[in-house]
Amino acid sequence: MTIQELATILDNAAINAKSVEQLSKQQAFDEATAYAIQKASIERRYERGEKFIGLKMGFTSKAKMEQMGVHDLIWGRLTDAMLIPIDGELSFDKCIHPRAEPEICFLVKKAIDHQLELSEVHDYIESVAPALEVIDSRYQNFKFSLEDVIADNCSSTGLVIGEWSSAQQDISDLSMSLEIDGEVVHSGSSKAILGNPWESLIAASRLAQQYEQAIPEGSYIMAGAATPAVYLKQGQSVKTTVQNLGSVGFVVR
Ligand code: OOG
Ligand code: MG
Repeated sequence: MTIQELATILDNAAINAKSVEQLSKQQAFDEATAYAIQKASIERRYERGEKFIGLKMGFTSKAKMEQMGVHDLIWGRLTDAMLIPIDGELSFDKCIHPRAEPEICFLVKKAIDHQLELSEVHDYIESVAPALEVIDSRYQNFKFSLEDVIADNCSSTGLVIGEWSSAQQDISDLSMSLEIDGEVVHSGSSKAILGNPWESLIAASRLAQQYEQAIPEGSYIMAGAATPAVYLKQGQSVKTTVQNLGSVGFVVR
């Protein structure tokens, strides 16, 4: 199958909320091809009118790598159609088997056009916010290889971003919790994200360069989950609280 055909399988799986067999079980492909499939599938979304809003990093924490059995950094693209308003709704019927995970989001104040050094991150990022990501693998049983998940745009499905705070604060070791219906189901620290969430931003800048993905001013960069993800059920209220940054949530309808 061609890259276009493989991308179409994943795009249709997302549109129809119907899982598919792992692509790698049908045809072997390498990481570069996986990113080409991701690009072709996101381009189908752009053709339908969706707009690029930023990048998400994946497997930036051990908790996530161990949960999913994949041990390499990955990145995907976010579109405006994935945005859930604060306290808004995720439509369960449009998903296959959605999960939520607590993250930190960066707001880009100046286009990032090279691999950033730690010393210059504040020139490019003014604000940080607590965030939740919704992931919904298009693969049966939420099982995939590294190449499969990259091709599937890293399971990207939804995100809710809380209130912005100044990035001029120490975000290296903030407590983070994931709450379902008021109960804490996972808790951890922002330190779980590559030892410091700024490292995730640096990795995003490097990978965007490598894959020639522009990061314009106003883009969001999701740093990756600090704890394992949890499966969602209809009717649940989902919330994350990040120390000093505040809380944000959504409901599953
Ligand atoms: C892949 C996406 C991983 C993260 O924050 O680590 C990710 C998946 O777990 O389905 O978004
Ligand atoms: Mg994530």
